[in-house]
Amino acid sequence: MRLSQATLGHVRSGVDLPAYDRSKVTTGIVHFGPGAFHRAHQAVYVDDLLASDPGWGICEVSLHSESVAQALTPQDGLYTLAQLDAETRLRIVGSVRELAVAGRDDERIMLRLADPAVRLVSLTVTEKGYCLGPDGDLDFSHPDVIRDLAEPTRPASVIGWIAEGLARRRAAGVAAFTVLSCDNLTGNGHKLGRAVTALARRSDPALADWIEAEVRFPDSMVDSITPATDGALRERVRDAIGLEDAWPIQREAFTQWVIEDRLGPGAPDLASVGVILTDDVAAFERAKLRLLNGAHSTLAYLGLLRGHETVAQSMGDSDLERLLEALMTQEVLPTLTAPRGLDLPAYAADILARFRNPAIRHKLSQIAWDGSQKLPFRLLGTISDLLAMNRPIDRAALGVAAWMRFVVRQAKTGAPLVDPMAGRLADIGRSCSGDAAHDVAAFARIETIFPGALAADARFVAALERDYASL
Ligand code: CS2
Repeated sequence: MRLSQATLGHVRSGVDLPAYDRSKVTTGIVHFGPGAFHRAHQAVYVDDLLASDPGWGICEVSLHSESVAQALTPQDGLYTLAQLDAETRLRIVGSVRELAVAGRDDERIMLRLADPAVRLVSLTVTEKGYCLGPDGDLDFSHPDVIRDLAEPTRPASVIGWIAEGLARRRAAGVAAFTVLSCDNLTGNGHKLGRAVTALARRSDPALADWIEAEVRFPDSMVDSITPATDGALRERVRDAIGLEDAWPIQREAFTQWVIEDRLGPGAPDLASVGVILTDDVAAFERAKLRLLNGAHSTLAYLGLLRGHETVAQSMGDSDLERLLEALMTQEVLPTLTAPRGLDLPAYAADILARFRNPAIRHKLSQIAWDGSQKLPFRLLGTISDLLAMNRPIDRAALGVAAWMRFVVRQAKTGAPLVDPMAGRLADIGRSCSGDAAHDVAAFARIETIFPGALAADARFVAALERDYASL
């Protein structure tokens, strides 16, 4: 039997079920990007919230693939969350009320975006989904943005969808919704707001003024280690719940969501389900991106080069474990200001403990995706700050050199390179000769990754050449 509203009563005992009557739930949120992370994180907070407020059901919108809609629509949006940690906990999540696919369900999506009952639009579209240039502003040469401007009522990018949804609300005299970015980039809400406003201003300056005056784009930091779903998880979940679940999700027990305290009136009461509302999101974002994600990317590229497959396995490699500890404590921590109430050294130690979680098989190859989009936030910011303080950059630079070596290896062996810049990176990788000065220069010339000042800093280049040669 397949998991669905009709078979929910057959779920084995010991599995938590939605603690509310799903027939009473109405749609209050539109979410773009129903990937594993969203369904392990935001959708679970909302599932908790629905027990006290049924007005926050989620309409999931996929921009590029029908796979999630195909998997969950027959399940009435229900799926299993497997929390794999010191103890295992399974729960059936019921907050997804409907699913839509851009290009197939455009009118339904637009109706939802214009629906007064929808007061929150959230996103997990990954860094590349924002169509930003190296300056953090909207890239008007991006093909999706060009399409958004040409056909605003059939948007290609999430930026275009949000702008068009807001245009319809303004035209109908409906109050704006709040837009909540849940992606791993610093100042995510502010950057998103600037991008949406810039797009609107090209075609309708009055709309742009209205967006600037009426629409809230709070920053947020999100955190929970969520490996991609694999066959082993599907089998484990089928045995545990006694039903077929086409797309269960797995994650660690730890979860954290920090949102800038300006969600606006009528927003969901996320604080009631453990979300931290603060005016100090930037400090939380920077700490998490540089400590956790910076360590993750460093571990991914070095671990793959050393033949490891998962994060936990790499943490069993004492060289890598010592390197990460030194990276975090001696190079990242000095660039951070502790957010109120956060003990940074303890936070760093907790991250390393989370990486050691043997119940989670987090593949390094997944973390290695999209390096061109991730390195600037995760390692290059740390390096720039350390250079400004005239402090050593040895470990952070090693992570960047390992990325270069990884790209060269993938390119030369024809192995897959998952990255929006895969074509250009593969060309560079194939042109590399093994001569450190030549190869490093070839990568450092990529201005959308390496800011000019950094690429021209002799200390940075020397560290990269030394590490690239040693690798
Ligand atoms: C990981 C993140 O895949 C990756 O790049 O570093 O998804 C990481 O697991 C999350 O940010 C943890 O909150």
